Amino acid sequence: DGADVEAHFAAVIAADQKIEPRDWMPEAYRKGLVRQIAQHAHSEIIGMQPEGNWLTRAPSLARKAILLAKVQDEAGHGLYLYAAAETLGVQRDELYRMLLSGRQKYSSIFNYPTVTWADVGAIGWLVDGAAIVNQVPLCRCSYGPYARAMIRICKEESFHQRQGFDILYTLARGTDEQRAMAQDAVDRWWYPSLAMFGPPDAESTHSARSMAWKIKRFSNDELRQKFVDMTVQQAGVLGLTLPDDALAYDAGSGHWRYTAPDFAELAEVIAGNGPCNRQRIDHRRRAYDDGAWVRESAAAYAAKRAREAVP
Ligand code: FAQ
Repeated sequence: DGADVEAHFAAVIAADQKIEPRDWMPEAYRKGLVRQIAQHAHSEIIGMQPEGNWLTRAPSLARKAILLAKVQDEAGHGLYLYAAAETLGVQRDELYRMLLSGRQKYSSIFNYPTVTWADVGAIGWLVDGAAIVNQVPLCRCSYGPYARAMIRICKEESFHQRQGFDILYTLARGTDEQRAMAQDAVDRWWYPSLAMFGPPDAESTHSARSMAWKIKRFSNDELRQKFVDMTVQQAGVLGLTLPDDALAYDAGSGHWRYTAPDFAELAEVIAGNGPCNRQRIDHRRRAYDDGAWVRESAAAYAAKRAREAVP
């Protein structure tokens, strides 16, 4: 009965085991997961655009092949995540339409432009680096299908982060212009990458509940700090600087002190007023409209096959 299934849900969460699609779950748990997983899926496919912008202009055939593989991986991540969301009783098409109408979000980071080749390096190093810090704990998320999708995604993100690091490493050891281009890209992507982790803990509306349900394992600020600590060291290896004069190691806490990103800017970008919001959604809408004939043909074919199957 009702009390039994609620107790089962609470026991599974307490024991660090997985909730599966067949299990009873509180409606707010289901809705919260649909919100987060859909937003995550949308981010993966919108995230193909800034880098896709450089596919035809990559500086060598090898760089082009690597970037092509990376952008295709993002489409795959979107597919695993939409499939995970569908186990919660929603349809992919419904989620897609909510993205296009602005009722569901995607990550703020993909509303910034990629103006040079070095931006592809900075996205791989910083944006995929931030994505890994955020997503590794999601492999232990309490909802089974989401946790399992994240395992493969994280493996691919590690490759993405390396390819970005490798682009910047090469540029940083190139001509003065190449080095300056790498530094300029890092200067522009640093704060937007810090903002990816979301609002500060005190303003994070979903954190408390998501952490109690073990969807999130660390708070936004904890993950942001982890990312800063990791990235400062890697910047040293690259020989590039992070654009923050306040960066200082605090021996007491064992962490790097840093300047927080501009959260008013984050709010503006989330509200639809970032540099490329319009362009990103317009592109997605066009792709959706252009694909209408494929969806209609597939549906007509499925209907025909179903009719033929009737004895
Ligand atoms: N952008 O209460 P919280 C990638 C919204 S990585 C836009 O703290 P929560 C890989 C939030 O939705 C990027 N909106 O929310 C890649 C909520 O609004 P709502 C995708 C943001 O969920 C690399 C409100 O603010 N990764 O794609 C942002 O507890 C390169 C209040 O915030 C994921 O989605 C933001 N940055 O924590 C692909 C990871 N931050 O929904 C291609 C999974 C906050 O009530 C190329 N998601 N908001 O209207 C998460 O871990 C969480 O959802 C957070 C936000 C941490 C993003």
